[in-house]
Amino acid sequence: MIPHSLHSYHPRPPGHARRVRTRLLGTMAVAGLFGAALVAPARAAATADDPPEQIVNGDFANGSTAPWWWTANNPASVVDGRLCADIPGDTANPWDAIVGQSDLPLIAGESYTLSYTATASVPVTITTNVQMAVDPYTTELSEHDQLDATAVPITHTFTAKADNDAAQLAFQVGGSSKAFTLCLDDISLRGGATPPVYTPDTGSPVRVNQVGYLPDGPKDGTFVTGATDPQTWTLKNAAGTAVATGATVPGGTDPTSEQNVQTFDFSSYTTAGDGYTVSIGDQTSEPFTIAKDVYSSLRTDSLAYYYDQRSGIAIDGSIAGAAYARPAGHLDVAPNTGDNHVPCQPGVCDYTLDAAGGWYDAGDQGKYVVNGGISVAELMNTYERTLTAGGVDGTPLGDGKLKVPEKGNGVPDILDEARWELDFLMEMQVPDGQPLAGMAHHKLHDQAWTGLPQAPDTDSQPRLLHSPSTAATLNLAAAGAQCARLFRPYDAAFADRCLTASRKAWAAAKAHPAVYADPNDSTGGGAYSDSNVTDEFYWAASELFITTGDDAYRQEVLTSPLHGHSDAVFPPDGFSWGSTAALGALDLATVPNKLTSDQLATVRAMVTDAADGYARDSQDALYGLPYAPAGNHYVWGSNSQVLNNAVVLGVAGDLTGDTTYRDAVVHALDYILGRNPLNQSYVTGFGERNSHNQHSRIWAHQLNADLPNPPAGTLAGGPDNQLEDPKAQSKLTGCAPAMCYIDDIESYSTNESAINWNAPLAWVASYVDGLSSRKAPCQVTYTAYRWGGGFTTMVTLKNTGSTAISPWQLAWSFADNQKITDRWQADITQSGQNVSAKPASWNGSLSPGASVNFGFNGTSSGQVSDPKTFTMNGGTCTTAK
Ligand code: 9MR
Ligand code: 9MR
Repeated sequence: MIPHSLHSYHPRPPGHARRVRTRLLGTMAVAGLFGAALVAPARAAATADDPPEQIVNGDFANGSTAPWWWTANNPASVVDGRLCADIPGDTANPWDAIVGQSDLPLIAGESYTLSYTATASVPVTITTNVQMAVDPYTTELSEHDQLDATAVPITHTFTAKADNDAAQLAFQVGGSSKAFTLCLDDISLRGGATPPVYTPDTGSPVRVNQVGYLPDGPKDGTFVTGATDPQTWTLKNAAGTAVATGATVPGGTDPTSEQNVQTFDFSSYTTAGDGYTVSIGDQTSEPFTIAKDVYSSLRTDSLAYYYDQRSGIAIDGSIAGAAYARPAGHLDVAPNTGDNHVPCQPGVCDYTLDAAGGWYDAGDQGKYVVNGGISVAELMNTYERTLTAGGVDGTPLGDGKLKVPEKGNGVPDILDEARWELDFLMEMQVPDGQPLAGMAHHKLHDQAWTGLPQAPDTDSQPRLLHSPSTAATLNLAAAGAQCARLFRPYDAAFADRCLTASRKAWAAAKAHPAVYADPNDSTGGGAYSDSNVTDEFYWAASELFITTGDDAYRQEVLTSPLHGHSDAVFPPDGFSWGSTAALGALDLATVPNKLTSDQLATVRAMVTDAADGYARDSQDALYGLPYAPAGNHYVWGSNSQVLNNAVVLGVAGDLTGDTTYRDAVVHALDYILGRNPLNQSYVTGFGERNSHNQHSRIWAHQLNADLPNPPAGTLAGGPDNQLEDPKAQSKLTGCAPAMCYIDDIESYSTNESAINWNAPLAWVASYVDGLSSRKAPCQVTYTAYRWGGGFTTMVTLKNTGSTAISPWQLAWSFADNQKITDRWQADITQSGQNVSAKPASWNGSLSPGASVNFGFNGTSSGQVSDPKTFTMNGGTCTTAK
């Protein structure tokens, strides 16, 4: 499916954009559906004298159902501003069908007023309880309310007998002989103490990338202020000396933070150093570095996360750092029930699989083929880009460079890490001779949710395989095909194994094209359900075609309903585990393959069209991020959406050399590393104000001081304004979209880490870390003839590579006050000291060995020098004398 896109290719009926999750409520499994819109507190009509409201979202005004829940037999949704549920007619007891809300704080001796309106399509009597949420379910209020088609306000008062910080309101609506539709509205429980208002500490209003900036890259920041006229910003070095100054640009109200902001740009300052700050008035930013290698450790550490997430192997403290050493998790060593012989859920299969290894998904220790696939693919893409993008140095990902135990085996370390997961994905394939042979099991995880903390080797929960799914099968097909081509030079037998598994998976998916994971199957592990696999078919067909060249796969790509539709392949708010077509398109656009040049042009246009949209979003955003979800609907894992959009931008930069794309990638990273409404660096260990309490059962320092915080390089999920966990609901109600985040271990919907989120971080870190060293296949001859007050310059750009460059774009900065006045044979634009030259209409393609000449006149005063560095399409050219 394409869950994050409101402009998605598949139109969705209103109210259908919902993901389903099951939680345990006492002994009863209930399904909670979380809606698409903002959660609003039901406090609108309160006057200052009203006792405090304890119900969250009692008026359903924004279409959201959170945090209401209901039993699985009576699905509910918001209809015309009310919460409506279809109640079955065949249940015995009132409690066999419930709509409720949890986590209501009650104080003994305080009086409370419950009020609501309701209709029932047939006359019924319901039981309305405020009660303990767990056995013995002692009630504080228990009333029988008669409902019919007319909505009449119902009010009850009671005095709480006991303190309870998490009571529940339960409308028990079962026991009716006839099925009916129940609709609820204006639900209020007033009384008790006012919940404390959580105000995040956002530190300095001067927001920067707290890690730093590249000397030759864009350098932008955001200032939160009441002022609407330009202010003076001052860049200071570590000694406190002002080294550059300028005026801020008023931006108005930023819709993501609902604050007035201004922006500032100090790109023209290029001197490397540590400890820089930006001051505006008496406010000063967090310190940052300007250096070519400012992102080198981010690249390494974001990848080290995967070693730390490995299952089935002891984590070696000499590699991971002493605090992160731990015994192997989930092998057949008691109390683990092992991942070496994993049985199926009852009725699903009668074999066991050896599915040891792989990465733990996130803060939980489940292992999911859907999600494993995109994660390992993005790691492989990080590597594959160094083979295909030209001028990109793959050494930092090579053998001996990363934190993996397989150092020195002659294989690039990033592939060693990928292999740990690829082996697991293949282990999840249904064996020959079994029903659904060749498909992949959707997932394997604990039978019930474990608590926090939970060391993997001490988990005693039974581990179970869940049914195969088409989506999982296609993840295996796609990742397996990519594996085959990348491992071929290093281990042909492994490459063959990957390709065999991939082809077999593809065939099984074609034979079973619509086997979907149960959206309610989320006890003990996440559901990762996906009922539209058009995108997974596109991805898998693309990878198989690239690797094998088989025409059958080409036809699958070309006849996919997604092909050619940029918005469908690249959802405006980002591709994701449930929307994977982009992975296929990005590889088709960049990895050499047998598409005809017209077919390739179609694919590349999809990439650049999408990137143009993301670049516009970045330029429009006052915090610079290339993520503009419809209605500012920040999703669970929004940081990964920001970064996946940055991946698309980076690929577009590689394809075209247009530095607009590069700048938007850098701006995405700026947002992740601190230039944002919370002044938060979302990566552990990076930046002064970094996230370090992510939801994790292993690195649960916040719950047990003997345990470490997450390792450096761990990305937090980021703002999610649906408030999908109790911590978020209790602390963040009313938050502005990009501020719906809390660095608390309990907030899994805003502050978990996950393998599919660190992967685009690693891709982007690798991209930006490589920018300074990137070479382009070109030579520039720059000859300036000067006279008093002016100059004429001739430039020759030569293609020194072995493939055509089309189109080319050459960029440089004047060191002095040169100003171009007229130009010929190229489209030359100057902005400040930065100059960009693009082809005239006739000289856009440079074949190998060919040169293009162009020139310009300009004015200058005093002593001026020639520019020394020229970049073409994102890489540095050599300069001829
Ligand atoms: O820890 C779980 C986290 O990894 C998942 O992302 C999240 C949603 O599936 O669920 C977390 O587990 C919670 C469960 O859903 C409800 N009971 C409390 C669990 C631990 O916080
Ligand atoms: O990343 C997933 C997000 O898109 C869903 O909205 C959310 C709820 O279903 O689940 C997220 O995935 C979690 C998975 O279900 C369990 N492991 C942790 C994952 C990250 O929170």
